[in-house]
Amino acid sequence: MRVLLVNPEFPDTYWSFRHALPFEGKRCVFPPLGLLTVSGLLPRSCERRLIDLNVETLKNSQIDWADMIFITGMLAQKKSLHEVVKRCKQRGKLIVLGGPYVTSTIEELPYADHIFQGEAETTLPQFFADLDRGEAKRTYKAPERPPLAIAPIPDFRLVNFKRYSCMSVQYSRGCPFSCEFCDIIEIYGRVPRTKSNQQILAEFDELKRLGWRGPLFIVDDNFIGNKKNVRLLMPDMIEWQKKNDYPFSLLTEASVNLADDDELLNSMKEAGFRRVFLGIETPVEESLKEAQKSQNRGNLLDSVRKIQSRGMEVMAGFIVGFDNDPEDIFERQIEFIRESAIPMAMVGMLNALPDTQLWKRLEREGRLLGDDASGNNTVATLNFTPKMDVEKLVNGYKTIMRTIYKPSEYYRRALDSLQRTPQDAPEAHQYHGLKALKAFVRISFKLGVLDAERREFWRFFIEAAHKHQDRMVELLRHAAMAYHFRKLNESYGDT
Ligand code: B12
Ligand code: SF4
Repeated sequence: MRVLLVNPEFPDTYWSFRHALPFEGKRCVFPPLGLLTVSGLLPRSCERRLIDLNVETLKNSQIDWADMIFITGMLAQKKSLHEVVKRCKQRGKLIVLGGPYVTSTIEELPYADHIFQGEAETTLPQFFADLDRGEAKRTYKAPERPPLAIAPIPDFRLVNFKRYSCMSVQYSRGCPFSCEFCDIIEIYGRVPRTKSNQQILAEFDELKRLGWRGPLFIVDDNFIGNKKNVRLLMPDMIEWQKKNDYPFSLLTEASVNLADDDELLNSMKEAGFRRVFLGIETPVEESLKEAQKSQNRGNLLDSVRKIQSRGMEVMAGFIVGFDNDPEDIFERQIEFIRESAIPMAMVGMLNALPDTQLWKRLEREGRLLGDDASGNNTVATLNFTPKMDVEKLVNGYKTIMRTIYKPSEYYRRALDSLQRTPQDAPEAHQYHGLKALKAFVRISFKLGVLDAERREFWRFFIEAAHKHQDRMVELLRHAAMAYHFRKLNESYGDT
């Protein structure tokens, strides 16, 4: 059996980093971990190939090679996913779909022979057993969420490391909180399941064995969701990093209450965590209450500062469009982002994702507009009627985006963030020798010579290089990111 695993193309989004990657000589940020995991679940006898449309094109000869086409995708990838399905179907192939889009959409799904909703650790082996008997079903959905003890090591062998800027692994699924707008808890549950220490470190081993050095994203919905297990993991992770001379610079996602746990913060620092993405959402207490985000309590600016003081750059998500948002929400968000020194702030308009508590409430209140969310929360679209006047909300949102991604604003936050995140040692990265020189030349030529905002670039670069000579890779990354966010914003027609 020959299986072609296809990851459809992403549009240009916040996380695509599409305008920043060419400076690094990379094509995409992460390989598709879902498909690599699926590959780990295929019977040994299967031949397999991975095609990631974000780094390469799909040739007819590759489709013809396969017996079955396995396609993954988020909502944001649906246009490309539909195209791939159509092409492969026309060539007479058996189509198998899975991933977040087919799991959570309310739309009619493209024609596929087999659809997997939710996690595949138990359903995929079942499918192959059914297939052998000639009794494969159209839809598979596990009655229970699988324990992660049965999750395989993702098939990292399929990845061409040269094309990606970061690798990813997953330690846990699910989150114990109950934010109203969140689909994670509906898809992955409110009881965070984790892998064992041995499992996750075996994935570290495999990545290292295959030659990866540099950033490694632990893609958990909330890394500290199961604090008991994380506390047990940290000593082993620290030991592994020390023993292997810190080959990975770690980043993850966590809830803001991480700031309340000194012991955990210290051990994350020791384990080599350099960045953490927080769901801050809003500085407005009433809106946090409405969103049932009780974990974001206390002084959020202090929480951010505390995490930064352990050498972790804070990235964060922000939302406007809550019923309780006051008229001055836009200025308050801008002020908060500025004050907190969060360079990479992802601001979105509230959207109701299918199956969430928010979706159900808006449905009861007759406020849903009948559209699925676009799947990309950083474009100015709404799929429900907000309390605030729509024009005011959209214009206010655009003002935030225009302001926070102005080079002067982004660079100021980056400088403040560098200042607040002291480091004891350089982080593992991909840019040594000639590669570093090439990245520097590309960035300084494009942003320091050709770009209209070159003055801002040099002002940032000179100040940052003067104060943080030993963090050159971070400085260049910030310059590239500032450019990405500005271009992304311009592509939304906001200038
Ligand atoms: C890591 C991550 C990212 C990464 C990497 C994405 C990548 N290339 O893989 C980054 C940071 C780039 C990212 C970006 C975005 N993301 Co994202 N991301 C995640 C996160 C946290 C983990 C994904 C992951 O790797 N999981 C681990 C693997 C093992 O799980 P899995 O993919 O679900 O796969 C399992 C099953 O689904 C199934 N399966 C998956 N595919 C297939 C295929 C077949 C054929 C079969 C049989 C089974 C199967 O089997 C696997 C094993 O059980 C998820 C949340 C989550 N818990 O999944 C959000 C999530 C997938 N992201 C989401 C969103 C919205 C985005 C963005 C649009 C955000 C934005 N505005 O920019 C962007 C779009 C991407 C882009 N490049 O522009 C949403 C998707 C919602 C939806 N219904 O589509 C999620 C669910 C988060 C959320 N709260 O809503 N994301
Ligand atoms: S903390 Fe994050 S993952 Fe957890 S429920 Fe809230 S939004 Fe979802």
